[in-house]
Amino acid sequence: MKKLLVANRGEIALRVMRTAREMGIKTVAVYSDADRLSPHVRYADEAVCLGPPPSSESYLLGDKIVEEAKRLGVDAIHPGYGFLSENAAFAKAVTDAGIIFVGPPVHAIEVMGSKLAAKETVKDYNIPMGPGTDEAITDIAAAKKIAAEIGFPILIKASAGGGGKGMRVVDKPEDFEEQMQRAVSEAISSFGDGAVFIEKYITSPRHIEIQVLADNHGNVVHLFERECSIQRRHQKVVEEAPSVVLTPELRAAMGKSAVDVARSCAYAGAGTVEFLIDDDLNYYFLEMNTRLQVEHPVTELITGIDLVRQQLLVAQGQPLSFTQEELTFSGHALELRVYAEDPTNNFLPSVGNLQTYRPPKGHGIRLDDGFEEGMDIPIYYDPMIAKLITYGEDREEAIRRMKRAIEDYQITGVATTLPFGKFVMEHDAFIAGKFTTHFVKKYYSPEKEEGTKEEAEIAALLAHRILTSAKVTASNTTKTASGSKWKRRK
Ligand code: MV4
Repeated sequence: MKKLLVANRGEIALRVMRTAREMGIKTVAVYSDADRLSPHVRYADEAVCLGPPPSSESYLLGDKIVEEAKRLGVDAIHPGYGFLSENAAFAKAVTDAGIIFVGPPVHAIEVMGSKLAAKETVKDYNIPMGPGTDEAITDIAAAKKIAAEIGFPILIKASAGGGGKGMRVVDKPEDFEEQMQRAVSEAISSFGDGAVFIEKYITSPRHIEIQVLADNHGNVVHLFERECSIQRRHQKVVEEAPSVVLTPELRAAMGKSAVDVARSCAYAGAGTVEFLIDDDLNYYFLEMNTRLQVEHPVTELITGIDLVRQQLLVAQGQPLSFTQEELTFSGHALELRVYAEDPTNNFLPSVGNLQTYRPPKGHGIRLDDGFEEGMDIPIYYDPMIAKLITYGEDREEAIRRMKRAIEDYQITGVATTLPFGKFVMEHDAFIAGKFTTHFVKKYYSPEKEEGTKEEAEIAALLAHRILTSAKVTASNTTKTASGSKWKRRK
């Protein structure tokens, strides 16, 4: 591999290119008109403009990316996360062009992109799945009977869904039929695939995922877990490794299940197997993500393994250079996603100009970002500014360091989730490790932030709000947060 095109933008494009450069691989950036001055474009050895800012006219143009890759003599394409990373047709187009796709085989992407196909594929491997159906529901009366057997509440899931899209909780039998009909029509309109299935609803789960790595010679290992329960509306905000609740036995069992899931679909490269854990520490397979994930750095910090380097080695056909027994982890890592979103206003995107941008530094701090002072945060893409990652000998040290790093991080011009991160780090339930996926809903309200705000910040926020209120109102007419006193006074 001599030349790698990174089909992505922002922090992950930079993250991938840095490792490529260390390995002596030349890099090609792609960019939209909105990103022509971005760090990832300057960092690359070569750069190609794909088109106008909207993703559909730039970063999602798979055929154009392949065409440019051929023109520039690229021999591999790394898709990052999001955009085309889990698009089987793109992976196939890349491979058909004689270019290495830095990701799993097309078949693995296809199978894991359908939850029902995934369940079918892992069937022979004894992966814990919890009660439910493993085929698309066609007969409502039959499904209702199964639901009664499982016991309410149950959850209706779209096979083609993901990240929480197309899910419906049903509390009682009377609601079943109506919710089922809604779920099916929602699945058709969102995914063009009306297949749904039901599962027992785990009411207060933790979300734990296992990092796996597989080569093209039959070797599969896991790199332990990441705890990702601190999320809001299916968007993760804080991740950590290891999880405080896993015993060595449970970790080994979940690790083996994750490896089996990877084996079942002949996986190669880096992937993540998602599980839920209930109050009694039973675990259930949810889905497999066939990409490098946003939160991969916490795994890198506790294992010392550069996951992008491993991806690039596997993509070149090399066997893994370590066995499961040789893998260990030490210390504790935390990641806070810093979004240009306003936690005091229902986490609405707060795009604008990074007037001040001074990242924290020092021992045990890793900052993966893609912006610089003075840059605009474009409205076209995910509003994540940076991933603030801290490492400590133990969880307490990682938390202390995160609090210090949040304090040192200076951003003005846009509102960010940094104060929300401080709220999490100082919360007793988080400190005690006693939390579920309901943490944010259960404990967080915008008022929590406002006492901590400097007056100047509030004034700036208000001014911004007034100047942008027309746009904000138009783009968010529903789902307002309860009780922020700074919100949309008319
Ligand atoms: C569940 C569940 C409870 N019970 N399945 C959400 C995303 C998708 N990957 C699966 N999800 C869930 N599946 C059963 N049987 C609760 C969720 C869920 C969730 C899972 C992980 C992280 C955050 C979540 C937030 C709400 C619901």
